[in-house]
Amino acid sequence: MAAGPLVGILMGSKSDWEVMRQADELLTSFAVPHECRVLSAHRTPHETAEYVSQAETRGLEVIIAAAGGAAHLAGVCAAHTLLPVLGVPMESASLKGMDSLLSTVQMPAGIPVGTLAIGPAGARNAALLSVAILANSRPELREKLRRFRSDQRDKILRETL
Ligand code: RP5
Repeated sequence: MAAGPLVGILMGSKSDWEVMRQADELLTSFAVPHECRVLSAHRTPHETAEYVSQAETRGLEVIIAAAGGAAHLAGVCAAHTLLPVLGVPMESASLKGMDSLLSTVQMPAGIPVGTLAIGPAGARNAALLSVAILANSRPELREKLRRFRSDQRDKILRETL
């Protein structure tokens, strides 16, 4: 596996970290090199564009972008790169994340964002989807993914009520 980061986890605010650390932890458990950054589409527009524009040259293969409210981070990221961008809508105080979901998912045709579920499920699934993308050319990762699914199945089948 490459030494440099393969996945960039971006979030619009440090307040997103409690949720997005779940993506970080999952990628760590798969030993996928990644980095986490707070970058905002509206508070740090230039730095966000710069980071994403340089991502491919730096060896990154997937961008995860999490934001809440008028959540245009994933769309802005997608506009600046050909890498796959996975959007994670954060739950918001006023609209429970429906605002974030719609802002992330409703991309006009031509600039795709793969949008996951609101909140922790989306954070974890964005990490798993990143692993699946990377696993297309990395058999050892595919094997780890297979083991993850199999462990998950065994855990559920062991449940007692
Ligand atoms: C978005 O606004 C962030 O992604 C966060 O989910 C939301 C609120 O940010 P803070 O006001 O907590 O920094 O940009």
